[in-house]
Amino acid sequence: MSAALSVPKVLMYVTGWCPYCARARSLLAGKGVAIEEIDIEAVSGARSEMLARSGRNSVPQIFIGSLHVGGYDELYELDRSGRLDPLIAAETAPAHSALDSRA
Ligand SMILES: N[C@@H](CCC(=O)N[C@@H](CS)C(=O)NCC(=O)O)C(=O)O
Repeated sequence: MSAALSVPKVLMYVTGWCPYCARARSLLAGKGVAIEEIDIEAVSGARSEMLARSGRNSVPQIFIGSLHVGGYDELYELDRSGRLDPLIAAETAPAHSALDSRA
Protein backbone atom coordinates (compact mmCIF):
# COMPACT_ATOMS: atom_id res chain seq x y z
CA MET A 1 0.00 0.00 0.00
CA SER A 2 1.31 3.46 -0.81
CA ALA A 3 1.81 6.04 1.93
CA ALA A 4 -0.91 8.26 0.44
CA LEU A 5 -3.50 5.53 0.76
CA SER A 6 -2.70 5.10 4.45
CA VAL A 7 -3.58 8.73 5.31
CA PRO A 8 -7.10 8.86 6.77
CA LYS A 9 -9.45 11.26 4.97
CA VAL A 10 -11.00 12.63 8.13
CA LEU A 11 -9.18 12.20 11.39
CA MET A 12 -10.45 13.47 14.70
CA TYR A 13 -8.68 13.46 18.05
CA VAL A 14 -11.35 13.05 20.73
CA THR A 15 -12.18 12.02 24.26
CA GLY A 16 -15.13 9.80 25.10
CA TRP A 17 -16.90 12.42 27.18
CA CYS A 18 -16.43 15.56 25.05
CA PRO A 19 -19.68 17.20 23.85
CA TYR A 20 -17.90 19.18 21.12
CA CYS A 21 -16.55 15.88 19.78
CA ALA A 22 -20.09 14.49 19.65
CA ARG A 23 -21.27 17.57 17.72
CA ALA A 24 -18.40 17.30 15.26
CA ARG A 25 -19.03 13.56 14.82
CA SER A 26 -22.69 14.23 14.16
CA LEU A 27 -22.00 17.02 11.64
CA LEU A 28 -19.49 14.89 9.73
CA ALA A 29 -21.69 11.79 9.86
CA GLY A 30 -24.42 13.89 8.26
CA LYS A 31 -22.06 14.40 5.32
CA GLY A 32 -21.62 10.63 4.98
CA VAL A 33 -17.92 10.89 5.72
CA ALA A 34 -16.00 8.06 7.35
CA ILE A 35 -14.14 9.36 10.38
CA GLU A 36 -11.14 7.87 12.07
CA GLU A 37 -11.15 8.81 15.72
CA ILE A 38 -8.25 8.70 18.13
CA ASP A 39 -9.16 8.88 21.82
CA ILE A 40 -6.36 10.85 23.42
CA GLU A 41 -7.18 9.40 26.83
CA ALA A 42 -7.10 5.82 25.61
CA VAL A 43 -4.23 5.77 23.14
CA SER A 44 -0.73 6.16 24.50
CA GLY A 45 1.08 9.14 22.99
CA ALA A 46 -2.01 10.45 21.20
CA ARG A 47 -2.33 13.61 23.28
CA SER A 48 1.24 14.70 22.51
CA GLU A 49 0.79 13.72 18.86
CA MET A 50 -2.33 15.92 18.69
CA LEU A 51 -0.51 18.81 20.34
CA ALA A 52 2.43 18.46 17.95
CA ARG A 53 0.20 18.34 14.87
CA SER A 54 -2.34 21.00 15.84
CA GLY A 55 -0.61 23.18 18.42
CA ARG A 56 -3.72 22.78 20.58
CA ASN A 57 -4.69 20.92 23.74
CA SER A 58 -8.47 20.87 23.40
CA VAL A 59 -10.55 18.20 21.71
CA PRO A 60 -11.78 17.70 19.13
CA GLN A 61 -8.94 18.45 16.73
CA ILE A 62 -10.09 17.68 13.22
CA PHE A 63 -8.01 17.00 10.12
CA ILE A 64 -9.48 16.66 6.65
CA GLY A 65 -6.77 15.06 4.59
CA SER A 66 -3.64 16.90 5.63
CA LEU A 67 -5.54 20.12 6.44
CA HIS A 68 -5.94 21.01 10.12
CA VAL A 69 -9.47 22.36 10.42
CA GLY A 70 -9.36 23.00 14.17
CA GLY A 71 -12.16 22.23 16.60
CA TYR A 72 -15.91 21.98 16.32
CA ASP A 73 -16.43 25.75 16.10
CA GLU A 74 -14.18 25.98 13.05
CA LEU A 75 -15.82 22.92 11.48
CA TYR A 76 -19.25 24.45 12.02
CA GLU A 77 -18.14 27.76 10.55
CA LEU A 78 -16.70 26.02 7.48
CA ASP A 79 -20.02 24.27 6.98
CA ARG A 80 -22.10 27.39 7.60
CA SER A 81 -20.10 29.31 5.02
CA GLY A 82 -20.44 26.55 2.42
CA ARG A 83 -16.75 25.67 2.37
CA LEU A 84 -16.91 22.28 4.07
CA ASP A 85 -18.61 20.26 1.33
CA PRO A 86 -16.09 21.24 -1.39
CA LEU A 87 -13.25 20.55 1.00
CA ILE A 88 -14.56 17.09 1.80
CA ALA A 89 -15.19 16.40 -1.88
CA ALA A 90 -11.64 17.45 -2.77
CA GLU A 91 -9.99 15.50 0.02
CA THR A 92 -12.00 12.34 -0.51
CA ALA A 93 -11.64 12.27 -4.31
CA PRO A 94 -9.78 9.20 -5.57
CA ALA A 95 -6.04 9.87 -5.74
CA HIS A 96 -5.93 8.80 -9.38
CA SER A 97 -8.65 11.24 -10.53
CA ALA A 98 -6.05 13.58 -12.02
CA LEU A 99 -5.17 10.79 -14.44
CA ASP A 100 -8.78 10.38 -15.57
CA SER A 101 -8.86 10.79 -19.36
CA ARG A 102 -11.92 13.05 -19.05
CA ALA A 103 -9.98 15.51 -16.85
N1 LIG B 1 -14.05 25.86 20.82
C1 LIG B 1 -13.64 24.49 20.94
C2 LIG B 1 -14.02 24.00 22.33
C3 LIG B 1 -13.46 22.61 22.62
C4 LIG B 1 -13.49 22.28 24.08
O1 LIG B 1 -13.75 23.14 24.96
N2 LIG B 1 -13.19 21.03 24.34
C5 LIG B 1 -13.09 20.57 25.70
C6 LIG B 1 -13.68 19.18 25.81
S1 LIG B 1 -15.36 19.14 25.25
C7 LIG B 1 -11.64 20.48 26.09
O2 LIG B 1 -10.83 19.91 25.38
N3 LIG B 1 -11.30 21.09 27.22
C8 LIG B 1 -9.95 21.02 27.72
C9 LIG B 1 -9.10 22.16 27.26
O3 LIG B 1 -9.62 23.13 26.66
O4 LIG B 1 -7.88 22.09 27.49
C10 LIG B 1 -14.27 23.65 19.83
O5 LIG B 1 -15.21 24.15 19.22
O6 LIG B 1 -13.80 22.55 19.55
